[in-house]
Amino acid sequence: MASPGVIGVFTGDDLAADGAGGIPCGFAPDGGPMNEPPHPALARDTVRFVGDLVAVVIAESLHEAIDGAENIAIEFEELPAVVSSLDALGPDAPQLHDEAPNNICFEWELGDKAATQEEFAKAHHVTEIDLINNRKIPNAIEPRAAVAEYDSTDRSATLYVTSQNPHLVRLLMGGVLQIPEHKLRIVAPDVGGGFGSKIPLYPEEAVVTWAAKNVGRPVKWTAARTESFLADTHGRDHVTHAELALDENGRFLALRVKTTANLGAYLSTFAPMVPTYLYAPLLAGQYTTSAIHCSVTGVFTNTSPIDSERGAGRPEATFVVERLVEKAARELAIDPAELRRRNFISADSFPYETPVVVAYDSGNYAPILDEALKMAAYESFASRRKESEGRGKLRGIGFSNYIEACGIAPSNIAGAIGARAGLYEAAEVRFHPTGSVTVFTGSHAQGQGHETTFAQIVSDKLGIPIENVEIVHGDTDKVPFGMGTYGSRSIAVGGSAIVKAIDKVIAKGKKIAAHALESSEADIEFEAGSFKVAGTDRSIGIGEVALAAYVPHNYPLDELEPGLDENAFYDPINFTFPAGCHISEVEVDPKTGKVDIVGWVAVDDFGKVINPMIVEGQVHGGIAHGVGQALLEACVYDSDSGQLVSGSFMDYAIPRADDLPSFKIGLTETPCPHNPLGAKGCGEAAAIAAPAALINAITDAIGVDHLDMPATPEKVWRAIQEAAKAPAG
Ligand code: MCN
Repeated sequence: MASPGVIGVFTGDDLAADGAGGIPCGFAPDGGPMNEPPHPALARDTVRFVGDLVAVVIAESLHEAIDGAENIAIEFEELPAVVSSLDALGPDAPQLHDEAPNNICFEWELGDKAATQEEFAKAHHVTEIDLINNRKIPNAIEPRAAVAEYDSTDRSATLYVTSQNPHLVRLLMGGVLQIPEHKLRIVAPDVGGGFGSKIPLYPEEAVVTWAAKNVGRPVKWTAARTESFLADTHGRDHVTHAELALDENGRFLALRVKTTANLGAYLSTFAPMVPTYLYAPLLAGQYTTSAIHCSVTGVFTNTSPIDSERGAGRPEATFVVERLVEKAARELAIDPAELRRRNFISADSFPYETPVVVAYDSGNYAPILDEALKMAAYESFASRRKESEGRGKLRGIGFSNYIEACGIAPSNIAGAIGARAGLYEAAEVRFHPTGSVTVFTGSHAQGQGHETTFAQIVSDKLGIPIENVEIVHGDTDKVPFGMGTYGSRSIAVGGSAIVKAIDKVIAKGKKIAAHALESSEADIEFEAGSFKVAGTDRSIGIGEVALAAYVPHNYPLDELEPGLDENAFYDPINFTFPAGCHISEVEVDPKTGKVDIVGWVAVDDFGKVINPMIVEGQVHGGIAHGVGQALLEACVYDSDSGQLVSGSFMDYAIPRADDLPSFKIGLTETPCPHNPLGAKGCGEAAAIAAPAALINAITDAIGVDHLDMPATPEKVWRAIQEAAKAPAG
């Protein structure tokens, strides 16, 4: 039936006939083997999750497009669905892809299995835990959007898109649509928050760009919130069994972890990295556990693809380690703070090689714990608990001593573990003739405040007013090839690239200043915006040097090019390893199971901090994120039909201000030894720490060992009833 305003209707066959490829995956653990089924941008014969795209309608207006879509008649033959990773591994499970027998994408392991077994054989005590790391829907404040236009005169395309890494989109989409990179411009200005959900290349982005070329008109698509729920990548979704072996003094001997990771229906861009190399290498935590073995099975299910969500793999690892440690402390009747302290990596052991491939750069964990205990008034907790009891409430306290690998990362290591991209960062520092500076950065801000912190770095290093500095990001036609923002990499990698470019500006400035001051370059010092001849009062300001560079009348043109505009690519030699201690204190109403968070302390070591207020804001946001996972966010698929049951804010709760207490934030500092800023990332830390602290606090309050997230009042109430029925002892 003709539909008014409709310009074109396309299916997966149209894209395929035009030579468009599938959506690629950017990571295979250890380079493979990995079962990697095709991911067509528009489904062809089979729809594999509710949210899979089946056809695209292009119309003059949104409403005409919606009407047009409603006129499409599709005959679906209903297939059985499987939504849980464990069910998908069952013998009779529906099979999603011919290329992935038994729905398995990969089976992967890390660590020394034999050494771990040997340590377990020596154990005085073994603590075991079964846990689920619940699936999360990221819910950035603004949904995804894409606007594309195609210029047939020079065969170039421009895509305005909500991406955290525009160059990666260009690289991947150029391949999908066979548009050469120099003919593709990706613009991703302010994207309305990301939390990881705007890292991947999404089918809609490729389809919109393809459609713009095919209808010869600019094409715009904006997700409704319902589409975000259904088709944004989700996070977490692990099922884990873990065991910790301890000796008679409560020292950790070994850790054994078996995880089944749900990957959803298709492989999203970095999906296989999240439950492998962003997860298992963090299982050593802050402790000297001498042997660790982790095995992970990545599984396809009829659900939205999984990818990075704030923390990505590291919250899952922290939850395993910190829940186990807490449980071990209770079983051995050792104070949980004391058990942690007993097993800390000592301050003089850095760089510290863990048994799970990473080398922690720097750290000092005991002072973090001391400070957190002080701020949480731990010594008087017993009296607060008593006071709560007097009011009929149950009070509990929980710890989470997390470690994080961020500042992602050295390209050679990323390549060795299976990344199909480099992981450096790029910057250009353009000093203008009249003294202002534009910095083009490959990092991408979604609310992290780079415009402020990066400008602070430039102002500080070049000695110019901060208002003279402009930070530009998110446009592949403007900024050098960068890798974008995720894995709390922007300060450590992007910031360091800026410092490297600034160093080049200063080095060139010294040559110009030496000429102007008739001195040798070796005698020129740069400080607070001035080039000086050492030991004299002769100097020239950086503004004059810049002017000379662009108006080179008195200038060493025979040995120096005009201009003061420098580029740098920075590839770090290691990740950075922030660490911290979160202590959560809760009060539970045993009659309703409602949890009130009455106290929250976070003490973190982010190395050198550039902007304490921004860092504190990141910690606040991260705690809210973790509290959401632990207390509220339940992503539920119907196990028969594969429908997303929690597909709106009516059914999926995220934290609001009145769910959160006032936070107490502290900082300690062990500078990162390998980047020029000494800074470690902070953007995900609190989301990594928070769930374990909160569940440890609630289980402490109600006297149970097991409690699944999200700890809704109903679950907490039921756990209290079960605990009351259990025999004493
Ligand atoms: N910073 C600092 N000193 C340090 C460390 C960081 O002043 N020692 C500053 C940085 O300069 C930057 C901010 O703190 O302004 C965060 O820096 P960093 O830890 O490098 O993290 P990124 O900028 O790379 O941000 C990524 C991280 C991730 S992975 C997610 S997910 C996330 C997050 O940040 N998504 C966010 N925070 C978010 N905040 C908002 N508002 N919106 C999102 O989508």
